[in-house]
Amino acid sequence: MLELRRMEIYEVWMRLKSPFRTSFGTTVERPAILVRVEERGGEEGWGEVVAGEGPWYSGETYETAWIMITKYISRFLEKAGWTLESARHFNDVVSGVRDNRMAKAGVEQALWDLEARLAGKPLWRHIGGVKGYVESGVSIGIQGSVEELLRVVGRRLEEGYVRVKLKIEPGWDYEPVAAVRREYPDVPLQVDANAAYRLEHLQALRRLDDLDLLMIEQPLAYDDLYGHSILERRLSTPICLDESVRGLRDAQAAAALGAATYINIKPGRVGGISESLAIHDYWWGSLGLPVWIGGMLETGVGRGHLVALGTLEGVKLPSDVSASDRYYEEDIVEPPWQLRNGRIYAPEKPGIGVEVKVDLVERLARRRQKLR
Ligand code: OSB
Ligand code: MG
Repeated sequence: MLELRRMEIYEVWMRLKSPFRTSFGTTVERPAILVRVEERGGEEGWGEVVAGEGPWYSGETYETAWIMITKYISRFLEKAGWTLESARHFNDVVSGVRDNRMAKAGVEQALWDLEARLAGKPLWRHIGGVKGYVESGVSIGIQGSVEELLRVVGRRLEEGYVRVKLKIEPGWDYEPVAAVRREYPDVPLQVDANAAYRLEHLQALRRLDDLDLLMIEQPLAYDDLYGHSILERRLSTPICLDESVRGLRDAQAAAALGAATYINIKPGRVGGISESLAIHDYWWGSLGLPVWIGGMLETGVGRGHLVALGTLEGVKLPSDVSASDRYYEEDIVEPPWQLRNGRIYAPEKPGIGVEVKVDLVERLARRRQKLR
């Protein structure tokens, strides 16, 4: 039983060490809403809302998430007497709120962290993880030139990342990706279009088939499972869905249509840890297909949840879970997430296994609100 005596949210902004450019825009500074819960005995839990500054990757933004949490999610928690049978039951409690998965995920993560800490177990063991690490890949944004891209890729490989993902868009695809492939013939390489293409671009996408890519992530629109099912048949490179899978049911529809070989599981996108587990259990458990964990430039808090999910059995491919110093000068957790042997190891400490630097969070907070 989780009896909450306190819940508070903080809006923080984190400046990236270098701007991150995708087909939908450039991120220089990233908002995060941190969720802090405390139960009767004083134990705490932390979660992170990954909604962005604007509705580009998803329809949610940090501002819509703030409203959803303060106005609606908290109302349903209040109605439940701020008591939940378990973290798994959170989705039932807030089932009256449609969509807004990133907002829900931030709160749900805090409850999972809390529940694991109360059990005295690391979160990754609490959710059924089987390996104490996640293989760490790196996602590299669109650069100003091919020369710059080669420099950035070289640096990341030196740092020890085991797989490289390049962001692409029409006009920045074959040439830069082929240059990286030429320079690094054996590096596990994949691309992510963030929904920038349409079926009319079939020829441009087909050229990528020559570059020995592990997969092409989300080439088409977020709501185009049908289009992806056509592409999956026309390309030899496997398709991985990101934006198109907002929950287990989308994964089921994708499988029925043959729209993808892989799914990148992001807890924020799908509404939290429970839904992430359900997708993992379906894609890997029922279909026998590998999954991997996607990232949203999380702070150390959200990253802790990604690391925990990365230890699940079906996570057979390197994940977009990089070290804190790939993103931020100073992370808000202690110790920061670090790369060792191309991996990020999952801590044996309870919960996400790192401590939140509350003083720093309070200093960074542009807004905070107590909900209980
Ligand atoms: O599509 O995977 C994506 C970052 C922000 C929004 C969407 C995406 C990404 C990334 C970065 O690719 C992954 C990371 O956190 O390292
Ligand atoms: Mg993606």
